[in-house]
Amino acid sequence: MTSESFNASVFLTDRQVAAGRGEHVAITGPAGELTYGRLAERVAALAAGLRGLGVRPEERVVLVMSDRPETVVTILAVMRMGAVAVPVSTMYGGAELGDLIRDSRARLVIATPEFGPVTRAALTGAPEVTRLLLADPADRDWAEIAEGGGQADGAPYETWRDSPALWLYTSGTTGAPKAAMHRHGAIRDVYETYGRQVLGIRPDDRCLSVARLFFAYGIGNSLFFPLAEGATTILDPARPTPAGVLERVGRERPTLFFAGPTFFAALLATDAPDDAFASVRLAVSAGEALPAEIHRRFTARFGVEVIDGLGSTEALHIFISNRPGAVRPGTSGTVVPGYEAKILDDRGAPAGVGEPGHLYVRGDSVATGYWCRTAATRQVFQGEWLRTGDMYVREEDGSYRCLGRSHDMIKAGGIWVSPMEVEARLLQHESVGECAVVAYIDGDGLEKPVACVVPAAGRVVDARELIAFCRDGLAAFKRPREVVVLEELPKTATGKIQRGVARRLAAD
Ligand code: 3SK
Repeated sequence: MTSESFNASVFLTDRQVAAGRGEHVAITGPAGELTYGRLAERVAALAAGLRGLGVRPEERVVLVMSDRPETVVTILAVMRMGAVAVPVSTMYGGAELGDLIRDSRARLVIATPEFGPVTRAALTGAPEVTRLLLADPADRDWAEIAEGGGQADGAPYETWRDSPALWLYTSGTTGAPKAAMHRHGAIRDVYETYGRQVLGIRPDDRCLSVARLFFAYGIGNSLFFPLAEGATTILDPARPTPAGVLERVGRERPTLFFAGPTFFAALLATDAPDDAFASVRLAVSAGEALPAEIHRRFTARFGVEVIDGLGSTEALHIFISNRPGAVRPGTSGTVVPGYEAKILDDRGAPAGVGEPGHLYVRGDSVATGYWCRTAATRQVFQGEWLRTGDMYVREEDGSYRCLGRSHDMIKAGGIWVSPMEVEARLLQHESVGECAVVAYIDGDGLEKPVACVVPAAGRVVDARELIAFCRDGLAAFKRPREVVVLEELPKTATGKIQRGVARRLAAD
């Protein structure tokens, strides 16, 4: 028995044309514009070209591509012909990229021109690759393949809901990257759950995402949700900076804006006018929990509602979220329709309301596992349940509050301390721009919370005053015992705090 016949690429393109939206703009931005009609034609032509090159269904095709129309066309063409799209981070260096390409066992790699040199260098570490294509309209090879390579057959391969469509590499905050394997059906699932029922996305929406297409967060925001709805996605190949994004917002007038807490904080540090986000009907924060203070400042200054949510690469997108019109700052909100969540204590028993524990989620969009990582798959994908690796507490009103990653919790004096709770307090102090609370092992081998603090612009941090401020607003055992002042916090390329590095800095 096979599952329902379904091809995500057809769902995102041909279906819109059949619904009469062929003339509607699907993609816009500085790298070009495509209507749904033209997008569907280009996807079918490239699918034919890839077939002509000998790409086989279920074979992986690695994509090292910036956010531009060619990238969307390529992802959809790969899925259309039944192969598996593997968009990878454009922030990797040659050796890491080579490891990842080798791990995927792809034979074909496609890169946008600016990543040609790094990708070519990476191929020394990936000997199974037989071809590197540069997705450059000026490149003769690409132009020929993109037009079908003389092949007539751009018809979709008959995939099922359960057929593999997309791999997304994730390292969590530690460990070598592993590929979460996603099905065609999962793409429709995230649209119907989060896209429709939380965002309430509409055909007149214009989506702008700071997270790039190679992230689960970005590919949902910039590809799955807008195209499934017949809306417009705004793509910018440039690396997002606050100034660049503000300019893009001013020019393109998005209605839905997606970023992470670090970026919202960076926008607050600019002198952008208070009406800079006037076109935005809803902003979304994910990637890390949004501190209530940043949330409050952003909404107060720009007048835009921000909904914070929790997602993961393994779940493909957001499964716990605040709702427009019902936001509780400092929480991730409630479970998205279509998902179920549970919190278990250290012994595996259900945690009661107000009791911290490990968060699990289940829902149709969850990946089928990690490619060739049996041990990690068994730890994380437990039957129908996905172990998120996050510590959460469910509050009286049903909202979920993040306490941090399970391995980042601090046991001080035998009691668990949530770094996020201490950080939320620190951020209420005017001298604090950014902060990370980490465990420091003292001379007796005991864990103590230490605050790494980046001063707010023009302010000086007084460690004693800050510790006293925390003691005032929190239970005394949660107060940082020391404050380490840093010029910047160590962050991953996606803006997540590298707590392991912060721990080492705090110990020095
Ligand atoms: O990076 C995340 O935490 C995330 C957030 C939303 C959707 C998907 C992901 C991976």
